[in-house]
Amino acid sequence: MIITRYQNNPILTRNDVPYPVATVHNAGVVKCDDRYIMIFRAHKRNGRSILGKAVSDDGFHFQVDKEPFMVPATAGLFKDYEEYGVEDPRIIFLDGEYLITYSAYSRHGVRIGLAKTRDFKSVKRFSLITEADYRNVVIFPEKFNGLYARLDRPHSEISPWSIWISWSPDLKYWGESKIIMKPVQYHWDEMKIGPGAPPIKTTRGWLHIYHGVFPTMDGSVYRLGVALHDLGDPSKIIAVGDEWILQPEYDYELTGYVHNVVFTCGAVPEEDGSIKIYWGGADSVMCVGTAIIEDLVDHCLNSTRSSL
Ligand code: BMA
Repeated sequence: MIITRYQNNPILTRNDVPYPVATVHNAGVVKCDDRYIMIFRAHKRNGRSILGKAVSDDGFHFQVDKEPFMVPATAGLFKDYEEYGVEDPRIIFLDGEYLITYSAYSRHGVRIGLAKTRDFKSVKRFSLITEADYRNVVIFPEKFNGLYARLDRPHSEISPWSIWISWSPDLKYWGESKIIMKPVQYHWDEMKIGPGAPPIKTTRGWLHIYHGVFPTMDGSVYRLGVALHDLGDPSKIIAVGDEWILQPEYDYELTGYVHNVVFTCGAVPEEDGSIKIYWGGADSVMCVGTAIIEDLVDHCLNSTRSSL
């Protein structure tokens, strides 16, 4: 297997959370001052989600803060668009601050919020950066010719949900959008694909771990795959691995709040060339596994398929 599951998965469950939640999953994770910061999604018992925070020294053992990190806004513009909850955070470090993109749910649909923090002690909402209906937005942790770049996943009624790219001069106004990667029919990701962990810079390109969904008679199966984007122009996809790199296999991925799901929002590259990949199992618990970054790049290049 290209990903080695941590032997003591799951690493975080609702039993580790000191306030009432029904699930712990789909967390963004980054390193901050040599500690791992995890911002996870948790369903409350009414089915709406909030974001919690957990901290670790080794990336495997996490301690959850006493209070939630972000709950739906109670005032201003954000209040109207977060009424049904905040979900699936992705975190990057850029220009001296951490940027968190998250799904904001409301009666008007789902859109993406962008919040900023320097220390994970306080967090400030910056802007709602899409209209409805978008999920799974990841921002690249570097600028390209002065522009920020992000991978988007807009919803469509006439095309399987796909990965797009958009650009911004200021993180607020986004445009020049273009589709760059589509599901492949009768493939493990044929139903829809979406950005997963924020892209990781390697010598051979930006490595993007994404999710792909396959429909079955027993519901959808969520798996993870990898794609490689050009270092100077991430709208160019160099290669997409033809086969998935992780699928639901263990009981904590096969059964839970939603069965047959592995879903990633974060991965942490290490100095020794390994990577810790974090994923939600069955929308219920948090798991981690390790891989060698170069193996994932080889996986993209050795059996590639078309991206569009
Ligand atoms: C997607 C999102 C994810 C979730 C996945 C599996 O549509 O809602 O947050 O992990 O479904 O239920």
